[in-house]
Amino acid sequence: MSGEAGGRGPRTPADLPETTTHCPYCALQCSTELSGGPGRVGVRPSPDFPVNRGGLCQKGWTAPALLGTPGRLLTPLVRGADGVLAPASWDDALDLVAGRLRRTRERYGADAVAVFGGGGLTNEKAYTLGKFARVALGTSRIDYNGRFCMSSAAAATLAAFGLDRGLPFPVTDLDDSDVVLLAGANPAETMPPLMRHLERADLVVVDPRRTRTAERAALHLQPVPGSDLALALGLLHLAVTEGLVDKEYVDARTTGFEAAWESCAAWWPERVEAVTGVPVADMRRAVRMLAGARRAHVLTGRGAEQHSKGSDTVAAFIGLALALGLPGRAGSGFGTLTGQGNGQGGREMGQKADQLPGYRSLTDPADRAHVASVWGVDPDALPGPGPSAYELLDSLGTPEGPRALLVFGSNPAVSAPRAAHVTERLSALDLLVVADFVPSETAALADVVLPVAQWAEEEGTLTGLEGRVLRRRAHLSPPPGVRTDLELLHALAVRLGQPPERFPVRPREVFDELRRASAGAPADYSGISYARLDAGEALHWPCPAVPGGDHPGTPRAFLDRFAHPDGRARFAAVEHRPPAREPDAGFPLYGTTGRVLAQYQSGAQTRRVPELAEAAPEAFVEVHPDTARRLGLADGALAEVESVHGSTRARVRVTRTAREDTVFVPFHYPGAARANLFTGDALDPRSRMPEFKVSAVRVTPVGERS
Ligand SMILES: Nc1nc2c(c(=O)[nH]1)N[C@H]1C(S)=C(S)[C@@H](COP(=O)(O)OP(=O)(O)OC[C@H]3O[C@@H](n4cnc5c(=O)[nH]c(N)nc54)[C@H](O)[C@@H]3O)O[C@H]1N2
Ligand SMILES: Nc1nc2c(c(=O)[nH]1)N[C@H]1C(S)=C(S)[C@@H](COP(=O)(O)OP(=O)(O)OC[C@H]3O[C@@H](n4cnc5c(=O)[nH]c(N)nc54)[C@H](O)[C@@H]3O)O[C@H]1N2
Ligand code: SF4
Ligand SMILES: [Mo]
Repeated sequence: MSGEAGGRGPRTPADLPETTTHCPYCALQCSTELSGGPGRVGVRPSPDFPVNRGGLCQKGWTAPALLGTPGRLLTPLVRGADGVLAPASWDDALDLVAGRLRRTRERYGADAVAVFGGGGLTNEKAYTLGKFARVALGTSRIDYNGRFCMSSAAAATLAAFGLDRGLPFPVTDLDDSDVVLLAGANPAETMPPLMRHLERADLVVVDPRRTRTAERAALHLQPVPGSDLALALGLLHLAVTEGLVDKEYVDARTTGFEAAWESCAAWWPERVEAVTGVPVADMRRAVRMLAGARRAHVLTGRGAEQHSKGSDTVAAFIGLALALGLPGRAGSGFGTLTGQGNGQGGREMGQKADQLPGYRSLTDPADRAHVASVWGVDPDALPGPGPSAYELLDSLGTPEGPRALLVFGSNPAVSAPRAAHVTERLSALDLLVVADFVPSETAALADVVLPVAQWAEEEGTLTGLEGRVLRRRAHLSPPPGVRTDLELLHALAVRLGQPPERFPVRPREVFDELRRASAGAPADYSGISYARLDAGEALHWPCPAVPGGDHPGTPRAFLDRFAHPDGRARFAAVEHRPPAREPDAGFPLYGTTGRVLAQYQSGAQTRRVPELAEAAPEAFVEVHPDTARRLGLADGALAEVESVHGSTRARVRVTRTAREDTVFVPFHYPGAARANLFTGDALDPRSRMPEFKVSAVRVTPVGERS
């Protein structure tokens, strides 16, 4: 235990008892115990936290290395007339930023200033960032990297269930599941401790690659990238024609089954096999396994979601789960695996282009009035919804687009689709400000870089993948010269003319405010407090404040009813369609992207951890042996992976895990090795999710030129 960040002054190792907190990286939010003083922080998994149950992955074990990483940002940097980033005082840096933001707004209007947030930010920071954008800047131009992550899942689950909670049940429910279908998820690499909850179940894994997760599967369906929607419709078709639909459940708890059946009636198994490459017998087996299980789950990951039809694909898998009577039934369910540390809370707190805290809507007058009253501003002064993440990045520095951008918690120069174009747009800005603790590739483009505190140096809350609100606790004070994101936003807001009390710097105060802002909303946190969390209570939202007692939270969201007014879940009628671009003679292969265990996201953090850099040092492209032979690609040689959008350089990894028609490149690497140099700008019409998971590419050898 320890005091709140902001209480400064160095502490000696002897003063430091262990601090219970959570891993800085993914949404599993494994609980950890930190020990030792600056420069020698130790980590061990908390033994009794139900989600990780004493497990950590390699990233979690090595996370302390990030605290004292040699490149750590310890002073503000301002780009001088000579074009070089040079150290500056906080006052000079903040005065400069505030002055230029004010002038930009005066000259070009409030929407000329934009904000880009992140799903790794604590609830308190995501909330404050959204408020800062709408109130201190008055801009509608705010979105965040969660658009690239959970937006398709969110759009589909909101439509189907009336509420978007990634897992509407605790992770431990999976322990007793008999069959779990994982569509486009590779948790053996992306959330290793989650596999402890999947030991009993027979796994059906849907992935074009034979991943480490697929190796553990009872059944591996290996579709062509971008064909999951056809596959899901085919599975639903089979459930109906084989008489496996849970009619009683469908009648009692859902609407829209007839329309959904119409949309999949023409997807008879042989047609689905022709489109997806999945044998009919395997599809039939998958459906029978799910239908025959006493308890079963259907879960989707980014492999099924990061497509220009991602939200319809999730809707189709939900349709399958509904037909089999899984969602909202004790011990069974449908869920989506949230990705970033606060990927769940970060999508509820109002940093999304169309959203206010608590999952309130920026277009609903009652929602606007409620939040405006908590913020002490006129509802009419709140801007409307803005463009989505990619559209925002695409518009930067154009005549109609923003001229200044503040980035908190993302590295879009590496992680955004069409990264070369996005880098160009970032460079076209009059002012780019990046708050980070490492010099990311995006920070390297900035005019002003502001050094902030990290996970183990700050207090706050994050909401894990099962909707449980968790406490992040400070073990150390931030190094001298470094501020917290909340302190930074406070200082900027004041310089922009805001009353100081409107932007508190103490996380607990921010949390108490966001409780009020979310009260009565779908993601209701009003019954949750630091005191309850610190007492060890497991609280899943919604957790409303109730008179005369403590609400126990909602571990299982849909047991009695779904969140639509009529209490029923909605089937959707969706159409399969090809990806934005299919392979052709010039670009004959499917290029897909994703993750490896030892790197995290754009790699800004994990590439700086020596053990992780050593484990996964550079970009590679997985190629099937037959394809490699045909293309003259030698294992270990450098290759160019090229699409109409651009090309990436990666080392060839010849492996039978790949389909013959598909290559895979991880997106964790910078410069010429960015996978996003070949991804395109097709977006899902509903969620605005980019098509990260399928491009048409060709792969050619390059000489080992230095
Ligand atoms: N080690 C590590 N762990 C992480 C992260 C990380 O960067 N590194 N990031 C975290 C975050 S933010 C996220 S969002 C999660 C993501 O977690 P996952 O969704 O598990 O990760 P990905 O590797 O992006 O994609 C999963 C799988 O989708 C497959 N795939 C590709 N195309 C298709 C397709 O068309 N259909 C289907 N069905 N599958 C396809 C890929 O082969 C890959 O194995 O991981 C979290 N955990
Ligand atoms: N090709 C391809 N591209 C993808 C994906 C894919 O599968 N394929 N996946 C997409 C997905 S799912 C995601 S989530 C995105 C993620 O991609 P990014 O948004 O780039 O995520 P990170 O690399 O985690 O970048 C976070 C940055 O913020 C910093 N940071 C971390 N915590 C804080 C904080 O509390 N405050 C501040 N100020 N800074 C902080 C980190 O040091 C880092 O530089 O990438 C997307 N891009
Ligand atoms: S699984 Fe995720 S939360 Fe757990 S240790 Fe690994 S990166 Fe951290
Ligand atoms: Mo993500």
